[in-house]
Amino acid sequence: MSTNDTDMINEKKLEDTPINGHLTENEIEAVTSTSGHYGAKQIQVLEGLEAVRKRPGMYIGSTSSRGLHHLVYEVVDNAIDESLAGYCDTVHVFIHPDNSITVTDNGRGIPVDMHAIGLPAVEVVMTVLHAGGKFGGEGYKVSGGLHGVGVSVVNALSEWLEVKVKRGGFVYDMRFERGATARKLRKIGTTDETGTEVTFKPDSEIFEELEYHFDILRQRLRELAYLNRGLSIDIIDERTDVRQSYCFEGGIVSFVEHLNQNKDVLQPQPIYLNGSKDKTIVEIALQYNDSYTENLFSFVNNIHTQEGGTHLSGFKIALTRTINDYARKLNQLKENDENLSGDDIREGLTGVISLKVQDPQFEGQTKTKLGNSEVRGIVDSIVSEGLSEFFEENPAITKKIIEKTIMASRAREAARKARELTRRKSALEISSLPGKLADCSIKDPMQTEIYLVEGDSAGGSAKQGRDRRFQAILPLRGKILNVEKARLDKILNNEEIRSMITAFGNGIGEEFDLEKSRYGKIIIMTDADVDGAHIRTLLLTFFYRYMKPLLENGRVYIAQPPLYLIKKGRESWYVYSDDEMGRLLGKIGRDNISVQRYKGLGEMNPEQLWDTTMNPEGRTNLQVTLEDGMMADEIFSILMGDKVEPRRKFIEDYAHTVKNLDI
Ligand code: 0RA
Repeated sequence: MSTNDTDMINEKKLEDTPINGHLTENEIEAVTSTSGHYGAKQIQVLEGLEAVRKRPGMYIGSTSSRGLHHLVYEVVDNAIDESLAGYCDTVHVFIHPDNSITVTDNGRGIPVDMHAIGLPAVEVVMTVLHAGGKFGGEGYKVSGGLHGVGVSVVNALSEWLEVKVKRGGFVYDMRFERGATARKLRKIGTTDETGTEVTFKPDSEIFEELEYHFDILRQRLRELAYLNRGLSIDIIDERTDVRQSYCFEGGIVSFVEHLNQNKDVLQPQPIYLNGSKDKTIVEIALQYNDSYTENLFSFVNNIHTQEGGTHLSGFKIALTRTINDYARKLNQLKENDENLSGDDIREGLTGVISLKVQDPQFEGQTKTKLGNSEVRGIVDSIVSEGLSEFFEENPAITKKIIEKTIMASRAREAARKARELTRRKSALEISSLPGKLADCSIKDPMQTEIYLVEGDSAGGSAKQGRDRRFQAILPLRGKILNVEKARLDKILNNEEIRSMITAFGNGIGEEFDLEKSRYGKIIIMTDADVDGAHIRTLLLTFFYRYMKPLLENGRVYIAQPPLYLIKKGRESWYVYSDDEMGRLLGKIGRDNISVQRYKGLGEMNPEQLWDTTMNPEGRTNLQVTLEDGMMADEIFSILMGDKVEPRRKFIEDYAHTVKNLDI
């Protein structure tokens, strides 16, 4: 491309070019009528973006790390819209050393021709809220981040933003500062390519957090690559020289294979169902594995519908009905047998459900629940038809799937009986609390916490050292059961798990009720060694599979006992990490010091345990967060599943980083 032609754009000539936009009269009103100098209308534009700067949370959810990453998704969504419209197949995301971001695509390029209101279209797209979609005509915008607010919001929240457009044989560029035009559109070269390049630096006046996390962006971009078959998305981190490239010809089928990669699968390839009606496009990929968990992820317009909705319920209804029909037809379910339940049928099922919906209605607490009622029937009939066809054509696999669901149904019956036993016990209230539990005296759960302590001896120290008013102690003997490898009936027969269920008071699985918590915080306190790490992972796996709201609501913490006690003369220091040790030795020198290494909690007396690990004044508990459920599922099935090789590899790759498990 040649960039020596840097003439300012010829405004007169551009005004003669046809208008390529569909702004309504009202929206045109919002923008200046004369280019070049600021009129009253242009001031209104700035006021629009000023509103975004005043209340950023309204537009991007938050100004924390989450909002910061959201800016990238917003720009990428525009590129994905180009891809959905059939004009773009490559997107690049660069993280620059100063934490500014560039997103490039090879779409049509944002239009640059003069708009009726006297500004180039690209300037309107960048400075008018919600203007972006209006240019592409009806139904142009399909993708869209959770908030789907448009790239002008990114502009408003950036210290500066530069856009480069390749279109109609030329290269153009333009610059903005805090949303305001800082350099008008100019023609800077010629090209035979098309595309858009947006570079922005998030504004430090707005965001509390300015550092991008490669893993967070990578995770979402990989998901988008799975959801948009054939679209190539690259992420390049210039801070570390790490790059990743994603492109999946199999789309969501590859996605399901990925989710099942560490599991033993029941069928060689995922079942793929698709169809469309009234501009609603439905795609579903399904594959059973030999685990006991259901792993369904649903998306609408590339948004993860965490709370489900009509598409998910349409899918579930059709799946349950179709499998029951076939189970009877094939005589695997006899006349007097009861129907298989939805839960039986979805045990061990991994699936991705992806819809493109013209006018999605998002409801629920986090606005991630699809509300459009017509969608339920559309998905239902596509699933019924597609699945019946698959069953007709694949009798052997069908038989295996039905056998698995019948097994699940028998196990569930056994589990129900076991659960009833625990429930009947818990009806006896206090007397049913586990004998090993040293409860606290305060009853208000918002003030209390329970320590899960590895081993009886550390449990003893914790009981003596604690503040018994608000701290309860539950010692756990040895290793708890690996729930990844057991069904609910066996899990409920495990004593350690039963103790936790009764002590916490919430119930388990679908009956879990956060409101019933007997303690506000659950704190895992294990030795700082390999066994301790293993027990911690077993506990987290159990919480993740059967008490997920605890993790989703940040109720679970990991206690941080010290690794060393350093003494020099009459002074002493507790040290919690090797880094800290380095810093301390740098300060006090290495001469005449004594180092005591704590191998286990049991080596501390009750007073030391209180001072270092349990006293809220000085302790540093790590809160366990569930940023990404899909990632967590992957980690848990790797760490706790049957396959040895991925576990070995994972631990090798991440041994340093997962010291504190932040799922
Ligand atoms: C408005 C209209 C058209 C495309 C775009 C905006 C557009 C925006 C972005 C943001 C990043 N990449 C983008 N690519 C395109 C339609 C263009 C046409 O009709 O030719």
